[in-house]
Amino acid sequence: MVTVTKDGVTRNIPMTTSQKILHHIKANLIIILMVIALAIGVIAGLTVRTADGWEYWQKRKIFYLRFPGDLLMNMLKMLILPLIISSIISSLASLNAKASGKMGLRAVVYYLTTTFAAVIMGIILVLAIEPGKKGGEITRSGSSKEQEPLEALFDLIRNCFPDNLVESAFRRQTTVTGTFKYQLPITLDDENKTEVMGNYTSESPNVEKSEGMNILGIVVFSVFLGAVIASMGHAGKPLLDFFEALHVATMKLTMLVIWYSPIGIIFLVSTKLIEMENPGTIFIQLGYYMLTVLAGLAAHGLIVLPVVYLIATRKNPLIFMYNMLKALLTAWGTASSSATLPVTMECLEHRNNIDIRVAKFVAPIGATINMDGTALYEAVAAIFIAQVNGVGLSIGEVITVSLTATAAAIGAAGIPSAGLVTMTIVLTAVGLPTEDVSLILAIDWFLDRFRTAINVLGDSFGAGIVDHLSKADLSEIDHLNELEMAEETTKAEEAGITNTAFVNGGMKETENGEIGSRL
Ligand code: 7O9
Repeated sequence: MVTVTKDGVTRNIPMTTSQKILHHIKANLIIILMVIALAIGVIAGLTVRTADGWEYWQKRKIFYLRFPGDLLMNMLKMLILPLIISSIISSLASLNAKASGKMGLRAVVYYLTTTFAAVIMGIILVLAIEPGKKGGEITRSGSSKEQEPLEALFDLIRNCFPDNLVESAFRRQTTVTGTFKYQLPITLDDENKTEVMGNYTSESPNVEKSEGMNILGIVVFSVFLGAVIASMGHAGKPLLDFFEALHVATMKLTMLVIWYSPIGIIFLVSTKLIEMENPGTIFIQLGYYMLTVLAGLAAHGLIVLPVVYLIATRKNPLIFMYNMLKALLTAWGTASSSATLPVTMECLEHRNNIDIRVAKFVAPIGATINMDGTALYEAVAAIFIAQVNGVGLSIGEVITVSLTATAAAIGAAGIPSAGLVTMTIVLTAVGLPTEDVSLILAIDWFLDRFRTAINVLGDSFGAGIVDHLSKADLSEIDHLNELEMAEETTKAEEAGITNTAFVNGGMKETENGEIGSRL
């Protein structure tokens, strides 16, 4: 346990046995409570469904019942903005350009390879199981939204550079295509010069603002600001201290929200089960499809990722996963990896003891661009839709699906109403009917929970691996910092100043996230 003594010195004092037991119970109690909450949510939801006359439950009743769940979602999402800004900036500001560049490169290589591996796993399973050739007639309902792939790409890049940082917290730029009609005289007969008016329609794409957080803009800004603060040396120190303290404070708020989360989870899960449509028939029609997606997610999350982690770090992936359980359960309960981010960071920092600079840098970026579960799901869905339509895909088209699914998952956070749009990008790439997204819409909410958990697991293993690979670079920086501080101390002593507050310079977070001075 890290304690700060009266003279401001941080020392490691071992915990007594009773303290250890208490610590253990406290750390695991919340996991137990979350599992119980999930069970209660499922049982309560299904019980209400089987009760007489549940069909007559008005939407309003369900809406009221969701209230405690809405509060949980709000509280988690409320933390996202201060958390990503403070995390990314303070992490990069405390590193030098070389170390952060290396860390970023390692993370991106990991994201690309694991996302692609997930897609391949999905494709192998969907081609082997052929869920689209089984089962009965599936009803199509609803409609889908389409966007030109090139415009989606432009939106993605344009959103990296928001024109107004404050606005990017709640709005982003989207290309919207409007059509307008106009008339032009056309000459029908050259000799007699007969003119008639012809009707034309024209499409005019335009950049508009749409609702939704422009997360890419905020991430890109934070990365650059952090890097610039790092390059400023001493002059940037107050900003580094500010963002470090903001991060610690936000994590303390996260702890409070985590204690509330079991209550929220009960209501989120139960109301979802109450409002779903006739699960019986849908689950039978789409049973093989669901099975394929779940098998792919399980294979990726329980075999591929742990093996990658084991090979990269030589550490036990099961212990790592157990320590992430709180985040995985939150991901399942909320179906949102961004809302889970505060919990993910808490588990990484305090349970898996990932270097705080790595966790702060890698976890928010992973939540934004690394979505293994989503990529796997989109590849399976596209090939399933081809099978339902009796369309055989060539090797080239299967490769196209794998590449677009990887790209779509990486770009998802930058695309408005991403879920559907990214799916239609994959479908258009191989010429499949985009309205068939509606086939799988009915069970999307169900599979979303599982793929979100895999997304969060992928981000977490990524942080673990980058942490392991960056150990040498990080201790080099620690060494440099110590040298610098020793130098300052000598200088201060020479100048006859003995004020420790000055000598200590800045505050530094200890492993426990406590503020303690270094020396
Ligand atoms: C799933 F970094 C953060 F936390 F700030 C952050 C904020 C917002 C990260 C990501 C986002 C974001 O906008 N994410 C996003 C994810 C946007 C649209 C679609 C998706 C895909 O979501 C997954 C899926 O549906 O498969 C899944 N529900 O991981 O949250």
